[in-house]
Amino acid sequence: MSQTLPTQLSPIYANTPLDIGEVEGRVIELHDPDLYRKRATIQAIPGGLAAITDQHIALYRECGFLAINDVFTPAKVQAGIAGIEHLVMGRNPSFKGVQFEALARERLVDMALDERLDYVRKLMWFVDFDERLHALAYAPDLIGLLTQLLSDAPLMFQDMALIKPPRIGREKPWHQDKAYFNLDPRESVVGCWVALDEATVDNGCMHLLPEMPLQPLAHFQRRDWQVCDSEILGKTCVAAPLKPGGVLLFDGLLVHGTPHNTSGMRRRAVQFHYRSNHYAPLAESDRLAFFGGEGKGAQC
Ligand SMILES: O=C(O)CCC(=O)C(=O)O
Ligand SMILES: [Fe+2]
Repeated sequence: MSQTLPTQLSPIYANTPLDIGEVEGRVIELHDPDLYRKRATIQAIPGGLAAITDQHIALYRECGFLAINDVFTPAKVQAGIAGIEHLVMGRNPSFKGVQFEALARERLVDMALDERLDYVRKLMWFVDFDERLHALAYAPDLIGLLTQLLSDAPLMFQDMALIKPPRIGREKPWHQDKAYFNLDPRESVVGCWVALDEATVDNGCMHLLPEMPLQPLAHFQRRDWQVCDSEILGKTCVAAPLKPGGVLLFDGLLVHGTPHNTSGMRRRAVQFHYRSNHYAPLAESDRLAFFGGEGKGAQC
């Protein structure tokens, strides 16, 4: 099966905001490339968690993120990838948490198991199904740093593996993670995004908007549950490429997104969310009172 982008897609992708294109004959929603184009690309802090000082922690408090390379060894990264492949290929029949790219869903029955790897969008709730992935989420030095960032013992409450297959890996539009969680917004939340493949601007590394306030912002159901594109256009974002084993730690209120994977490289990452444990859970309606753009009468 061809993995190349049909030539008719390139002009659509380059010129047309929020258009619909085709990949391999399937309809796919594209985003305005300007949403990610005005950017400063940072170099992650080298040397792993041992390199993190009080100055870095102060930087996290100020900007809402820390990008650190060399956190997990190549062996740990390979083990994580093997864990993901094991689950995607259905080797653990009790695990049901694999989601495929919509454009591939109806063809899955015809695909060999290893071919499916190129169509996975995400896996969820896997740490209790694979100890290699569990080990990433609970690495003692990571828990140590999270304890400092949260000023509390971290409670891991969501695990996901996020995959952007070559060419077809869709955008994750700009958003705040807390807009997805039924948690009191005062609860401290740190997201930990671990690159298993090299994450680059072209294959959809994390892009962050530290200039936007770390406060609940209006979200709208558009390409996804997201901040309105018009709030983003014109702002300068920060792209955070990472080496395999690199980690991005970011505040649950930091606005971030990832562009479409336009490259031929797969982009696999795992993401864990940790929180402090001070407040009662929030009802869905209360979350929408904080983050629901439509309910606030905001325009998008
Ligand atoms: O890995 C990505 O592409 C972004 C994922 C993300 O921000 C999320 O799931 O909240
Ligand atoms: Fe996110």
